[in-house]
Amino acid sequence: MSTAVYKNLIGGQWVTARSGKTFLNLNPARYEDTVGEFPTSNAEDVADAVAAAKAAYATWRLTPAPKRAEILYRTGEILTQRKEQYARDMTREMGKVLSETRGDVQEAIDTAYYMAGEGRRLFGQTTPSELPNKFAMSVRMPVGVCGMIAPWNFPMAIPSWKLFPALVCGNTCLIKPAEDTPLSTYNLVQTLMDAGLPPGVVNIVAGFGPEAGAPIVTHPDVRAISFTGSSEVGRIVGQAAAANFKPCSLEMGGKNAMIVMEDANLDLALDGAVWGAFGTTGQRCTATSRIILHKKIAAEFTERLVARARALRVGDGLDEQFEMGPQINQQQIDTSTHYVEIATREGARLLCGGERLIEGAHAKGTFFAPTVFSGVTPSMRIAQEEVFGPVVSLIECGSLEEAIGQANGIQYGLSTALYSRDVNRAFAAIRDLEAGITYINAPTIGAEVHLPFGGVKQTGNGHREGGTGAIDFYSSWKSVYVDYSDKLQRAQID
Ligand code: UN1
Repeated sequence: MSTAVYKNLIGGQWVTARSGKTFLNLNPARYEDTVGEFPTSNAEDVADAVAAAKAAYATWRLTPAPKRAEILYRTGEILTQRKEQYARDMTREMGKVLSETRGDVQEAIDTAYYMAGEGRRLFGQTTPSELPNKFAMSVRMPVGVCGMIAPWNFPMAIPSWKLFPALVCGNTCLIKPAEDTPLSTYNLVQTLMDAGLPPGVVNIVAGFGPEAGAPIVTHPDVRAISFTGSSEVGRIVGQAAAANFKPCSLEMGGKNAMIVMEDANLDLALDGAVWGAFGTTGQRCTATSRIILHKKIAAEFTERLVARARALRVGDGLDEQFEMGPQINQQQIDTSTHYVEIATREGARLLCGGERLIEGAHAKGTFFAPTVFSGVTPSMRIAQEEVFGPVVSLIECGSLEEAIGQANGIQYGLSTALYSRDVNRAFAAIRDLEAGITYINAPTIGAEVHLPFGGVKQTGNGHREGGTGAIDFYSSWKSVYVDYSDKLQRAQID
């Protein structure tokens, strides 16, 4: 089968990268399967895309928001029809199992409908003026050309979180998909175009961070930046954006803790732990990577979790008998392997997994065994640093207060979970856990699109995706005063 060739999308035209260079998108479950060939873009391609987005902005910003929203609504309708095909494409390029990639496409559909509804809201405020015969209100204005840099773990959902609110607010966009999973962004943007999005309103430049991402951040005509990825890269993006005073939304790492108290429904907590730790092969920024167990239930929970982890069927996500797919690439395998070594050296006990799977069909891809460490203490690196793989650390606690202290004792603050049947404990945890998201009796993954998504500390820089947080980021306030007194009125003076 010949390899499908994809180009950049600039001003509604499919064009090769100016350098003529390309890269291959490989299936992480089977290297020999090439998903497609994509352009390796650089600053010149970015400049072309920005110019196209700037030209399109002149008319898109004047298109009434309810009309912009209708395109998003149609996008949701078409995505629903194409859900199965797009889920298959996504599993092929990203690896996670089909039930999860269907969920990823569904998340884009949910975002489309939610943001379509925003087209008839985009509420501002009216408020009394302090002066007579004067009217005061605030309205949301678009920001301009928005640059987006997307991660590989939610290849359609996260681009939709960025593009759809930006579009409904009247912005035009250029997006750089992750180099490991560009096809899903193409599928998303193709759907937008099929739904009637005018040329140039969304542009795609594929490629790598240093050559294609960096010029997006520094281009003077890009007025806002949205980045999802590691805290390490986010720091570079944030600093570059700050140098030009650009609004910049950073959504970065996590080291998410699930606390299981002695009064929890243990069956439920186990289901949550398996899903939170090993869903998406642990490659979610919301993944459950620490489980803080009350010492009274720690032994039983540990034994049962290890049995469940060992029993997980790991394989090609396109085959529905499997429950966990591969890691995205060799680099992520190396990171997981490295952290297994670190944890073992630190004195944590490896209870299962801990290595790459290389027998039989596993040899063809980048598979890593579900891994559980016990005897982890809160200061160990395995309890502090993000692995982004199927590796979970078990920590013991003697009380809720101690557990909350352990949960908070990290540099990140994305997601947290408490399993307990005590409502008082639940509300104390909601109040005291330092995180952007807290679940009660549910794992740390599974955010819904109409609530704010993001975190505190080194997880983010104060912005939120999803919900009205996204609308806040992609619009800027204009305060409007209309004086109908026919005379000069001086605020604060008359
Ligand atoms: C991510 O982990 O990068 O809440 C995004 C969740 C998903 C989104 C995760 N809806 O787990």
